[in-house]
Amino acid sequence: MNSRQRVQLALQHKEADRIPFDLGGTVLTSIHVNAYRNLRKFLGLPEVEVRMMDVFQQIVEVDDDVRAILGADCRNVAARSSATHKIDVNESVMPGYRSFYDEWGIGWRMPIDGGFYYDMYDHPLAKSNSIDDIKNYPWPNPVDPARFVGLRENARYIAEELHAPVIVGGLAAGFVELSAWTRGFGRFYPDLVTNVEWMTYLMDTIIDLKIAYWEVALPLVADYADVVQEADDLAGQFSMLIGPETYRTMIKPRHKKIMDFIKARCNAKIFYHSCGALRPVIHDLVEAGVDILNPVQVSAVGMESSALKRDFGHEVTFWGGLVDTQGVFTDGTVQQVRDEVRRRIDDFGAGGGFVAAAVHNIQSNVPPQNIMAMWETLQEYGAYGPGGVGQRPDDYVPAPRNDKVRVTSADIAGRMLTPEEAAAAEAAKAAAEAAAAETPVVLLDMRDAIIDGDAADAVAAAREGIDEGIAPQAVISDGVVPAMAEVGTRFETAKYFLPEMMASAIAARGVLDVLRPQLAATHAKPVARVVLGTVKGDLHDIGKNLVGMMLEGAGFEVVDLGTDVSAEMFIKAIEEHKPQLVGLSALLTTTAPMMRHIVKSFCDAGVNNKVKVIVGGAAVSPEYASEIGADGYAPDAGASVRKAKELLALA
Ligand code: B1M
Repeated sequence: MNSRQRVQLALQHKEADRIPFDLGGTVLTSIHVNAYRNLRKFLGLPEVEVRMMDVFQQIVEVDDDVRAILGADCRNVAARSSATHKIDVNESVMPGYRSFYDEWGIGWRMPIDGGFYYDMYDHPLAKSNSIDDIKNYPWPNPVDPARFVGLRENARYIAEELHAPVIVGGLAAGFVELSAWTRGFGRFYPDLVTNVEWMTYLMDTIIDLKIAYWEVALPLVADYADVVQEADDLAGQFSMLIGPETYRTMIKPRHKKIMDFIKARCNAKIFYHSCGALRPVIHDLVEAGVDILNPVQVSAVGMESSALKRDFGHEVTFWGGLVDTQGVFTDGTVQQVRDEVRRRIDDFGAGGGFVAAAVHNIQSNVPPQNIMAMWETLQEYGAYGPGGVGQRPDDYVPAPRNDKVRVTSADIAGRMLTPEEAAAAEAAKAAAEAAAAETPVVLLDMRDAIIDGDAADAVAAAREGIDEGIAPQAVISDGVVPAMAEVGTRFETAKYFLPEMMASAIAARGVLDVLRPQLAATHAKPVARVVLGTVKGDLHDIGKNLVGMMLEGAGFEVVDLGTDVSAEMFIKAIEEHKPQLVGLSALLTTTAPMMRHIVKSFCDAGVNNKVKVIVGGAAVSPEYASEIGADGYAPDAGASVRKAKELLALA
């Protein structure tokens, strides 16, 4: 059986000779250049000039010698760059960084010293407020003939000579991601609920470009294409980024439009990539036209492998999910990797509908021993037939289960409060309701406006309150703080998602901006000062920003150092701003160790006794926090306020 037949059977939910394996078949199932070099060395292969498959993520084209050893089944054909835009990597524009602009006008940069990825730093539509800006924007030409040179021949070669499945890449990322990237994350999410006309115009403009691309690309490859790729990020570690209802009203019909267009022109299956806790919308994605889910982030809430297979295995193929890049793959032992891989094979494999690949690209710090343990276990346990997947003998001992996530109905709806947190939230709500009788109506209106994410009304009410003679401190303590506490609870219980939460936080910030001069005039002090930042090497800042906004909403003064913050920068900020608390955020397993370094640097510099340190982010756990000597850990923005108060002994 050849690779193409093997994958085609898997996609038809039938068992082939063995589970197909993907390494390098897509820009989401490849390997970081550092890990790749280490793997080649480990396998005793000669050094080669590594070819980049995706320069942004620094992932490679897997060479034929590695493919042959690992029996990698999948191959990618993708459009070339347009002839009118060449990536011009520059080392002089921004000191310390290599940087360039892509054809969408998005600025990217990577630290020259020790950078792992190119990160976005400039979003071209960040400041736009008018639809004309979108209309007049110099969008890339999706049908530039240069893109399609060799596309058909590559597809034919892969199908007919390599006998591998043909996976066709799109023009660029999905329309949700491209909208976020051109707008900037900080504006994209709230725009989904507060600037709907502008945002839908942007999304529809990008969809038109994508469809124009597919209109030319698909006739060229339709008779060879087995899989067509689309990708967005809809979910985070604990819950959806965009709530299921917002997904259904704003995104799903647009997904369906693109996928219907593709399906009308070829028989390929649609591969859809979205990270995170996607369970609440998996069925919607299928209705929109998705056939294959990737990367199947098994450590996210609700994404436990056996439950996913049970609930969605009949309607979707899982492409990924073989080993957790956030956990054992990076820092586990070979035996732990083997156990995890065997477990995922047994969970996902039976009856086909599974293409084995790591969860997302193999990151730079995954040791070659673990990559080979993954592969060897797949060889050993990934065959179908008697004794194989789904037909294990009676004396088969399954691998031990050590899943990190709980899968309960509450998890599926979103993150669950612990009983203590729920009791505290209830008590706070009851106290707020009791106090409401005493609270001026204008502050109650302001609270509602903040909760609804209506910045204009919130600011107007705050101004009215000040004009009525309400003290600015009372506007904060009786208006902003209870409003943001309610927003935090709604976020923690998955009633609010990023768009609503960020809209509320922006409204609260608007009120605080109005109050700032008044507070200065009355010499009112914040409850405490916090220096906050995402650690060096990491650019994820959505969660960190929410933490900052919630702390501000609770009366803290926040000095936000941004992303990519080194130990030296934190120490300098401690000396300059004299905070009581320092907050570190990290989302990547490659940057979590930076937290340890930073905490140690605080000790070396003698500032550790001056501040409490709180850490958080998807790459961090409470155990890790105490292991590195941090004073506290918080799983989300609401909890970070509670933890900050606890650490500083504030009421
Ligand atoms: Co990235 N990414 N990403 N990404 N991304 C993750 C983290 C990943 C888990 C996805 C996956 O594998 N499926 C993965 C890491 C895997 C690993 O570590 N082994 C990953 C990767 C690999 C990468 C790239 C390497 C490339 C890539 O994804 N293809 C690249 C690296 C860039 C870099 O950092 N140098 C990259 C890039 C990006 C985007 C730019 C596209 C974008 C970030 C945009 C931005 O932040 N400006 C992005 C996104 C959006 C994600 C996911 C999908 C969502 C993260 C998010 O915003 N969540 C994420 C998947 C996931 O998390 N499972 C993923 C929503 C946010 C509200 O939650 O940030 O967790 P979170 O914050 C929460 C809590 O964690 C907590 O409170 C917040 C609010 O409730 N919290 C704190 C956070 N900080 C805290 C600090 C505290 C206390 C609590 O005290 C101080």
